[in-house]
Amino acid sequence: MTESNRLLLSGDEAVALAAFHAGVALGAGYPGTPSTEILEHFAELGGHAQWSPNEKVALEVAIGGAFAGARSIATMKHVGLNVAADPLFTVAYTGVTSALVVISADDPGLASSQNEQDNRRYAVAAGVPMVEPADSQEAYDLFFAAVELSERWQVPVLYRMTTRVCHAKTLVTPREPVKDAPKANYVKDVPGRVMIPAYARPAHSKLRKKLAEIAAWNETCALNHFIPGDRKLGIITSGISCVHAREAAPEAGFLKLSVTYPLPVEKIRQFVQGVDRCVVIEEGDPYLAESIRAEGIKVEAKPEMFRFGELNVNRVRRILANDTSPEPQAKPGKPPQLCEGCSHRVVFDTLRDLGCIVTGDIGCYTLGVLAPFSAIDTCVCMGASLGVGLGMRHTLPPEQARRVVSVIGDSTFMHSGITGLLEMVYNPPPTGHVLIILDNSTTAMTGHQEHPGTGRNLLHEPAHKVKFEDLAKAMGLKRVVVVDPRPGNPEVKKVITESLASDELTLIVARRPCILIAPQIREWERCSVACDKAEA
Ligand SMILES: Cc1ncc(C[n+]2csc(CCOP(=O)(O)OP(=O)(O)O)c2C)c(N)n1
Ligand code: SF4
Repeated sequence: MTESNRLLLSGDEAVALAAFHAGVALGAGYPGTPSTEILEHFAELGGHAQWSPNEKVALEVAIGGAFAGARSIATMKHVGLNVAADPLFTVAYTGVTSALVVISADDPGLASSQNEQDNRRYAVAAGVPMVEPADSQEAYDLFFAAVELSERWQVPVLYRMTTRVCHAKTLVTPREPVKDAPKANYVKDVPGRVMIPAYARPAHSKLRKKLAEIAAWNETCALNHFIPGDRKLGIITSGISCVHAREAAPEAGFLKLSVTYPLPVEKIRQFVQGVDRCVVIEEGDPYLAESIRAEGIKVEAKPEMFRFGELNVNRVRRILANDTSPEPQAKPGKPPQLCEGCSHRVVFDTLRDLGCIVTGDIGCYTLGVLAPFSAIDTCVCMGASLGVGLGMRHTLPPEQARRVVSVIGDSTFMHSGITGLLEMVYNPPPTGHVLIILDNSTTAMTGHQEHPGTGRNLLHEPAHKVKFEDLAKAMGLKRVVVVDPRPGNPEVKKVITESLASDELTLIVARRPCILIAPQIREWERCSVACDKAEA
């Protein structure tokens, strides 16, 4: 490759390019910062990419592809893997025919998430090998390694990225696209694919044998390498932490790990024996330090205070100096706000004025918690607004219960609100309940992605549109009201007030497109009408 082949790419773009070059036939995912751009970029390159209603479905779709013999990826943010954990744990047992790479983008420091869970723990818990890139070139190169690993041992691979790796742009030299990616072809393998206990027991033993073989392979695998330095200080690290650590301590010797589960224990032992002091530098949980210490190898872990938030060069210097003095506090920035003219504002103004107890959910509308609305009382995870609201309705005294309202966005409802609605019609509280779907015809928070309720697919082309009203009525809900939350519309207050006074179950669909995407939606709709006419 020549200089001119070099591309300036984010880690998300690099992994998308690698997937395209590696002959990935199917990409499924659900949007979530910092992972969203992977699938969008894969689609722009011409890859077959689709948004699923949620991460569990996305992973299942990708599993189907990999069972069928086609290289497949599932993309999601870290909390998405909680939703997809059920299939993940069992596909580790079944194994795959062609590569299945599960890309999980973690968010240490909670730039845009409700928690900072460290998904490296999932690799251990599910028993799937894990690969961790440190920059865009590695995001590109290691993807091919993940595909090889997955196909050699016929196991799914967890490709663990983090915010800085996903979003920072660095140079990438791509390779020639593969020409011999496996072609999908169904081969029946009932004991290998049907996890009834009789087949799952041997499948579990088989998985453990594969992991032992991968651990042995990892001892000599070139993807984990030594960077020579002064023997006074050795650093074991992986991912973005390596970039910070090399800048903070250029004189040190390094063991940089790329395949971080199962760990190359003997390689680590050999490295530690060759240095006077060995410190593990890692973001998030002390996953590496705990795993290494569990093998009886003496390493220093970072002090607990560095478990929170992202690392940077300065923080790594502090870890190496064992400096636990209080860190300078960043000046609080301007709090985020709903856009001027956002239709969510009208609903939250009303809920506040009516003194409602609001169980909220995740999306732009979570900002209804802040002043001037101060209208959200709870927010746990995607879809939780319904269950939490129902639990309150069941237990609070009637005068309080009648004030409880669940509020959920349209994309979030498709993701994990539908089962909450089933719960509502199946176990109705004595005072009824009020559910408001804020239907702005997009997944606004993550950058305006489509979902099954918009009537458009990932490429914004026409697709089947699921109507919330029809779905709710089909589930047995009798009281379904649609209202336009435009500023000044008195109907919003009237509808919510009437619904609260009734002991019936009510769905209110507050429908108005997000103002930032409305012109674009009109354009997509105009194009699709024009296409229909041209085809007629
Ligand atoms: C399990 C999980 N997956 C993905 C996300 C990222 N995410 C947060 S809110 C959201 C959807 C927001 O869309 P919508 O409900 O339509 O509300 P809007 O932002 O449009 O107001 C997504 C995808 C998440 N927080 N949790
Ligand atoms: S992006 Fe759309 S939904 Fe989000 S705050 Fe702005 S107007 Fe509201």
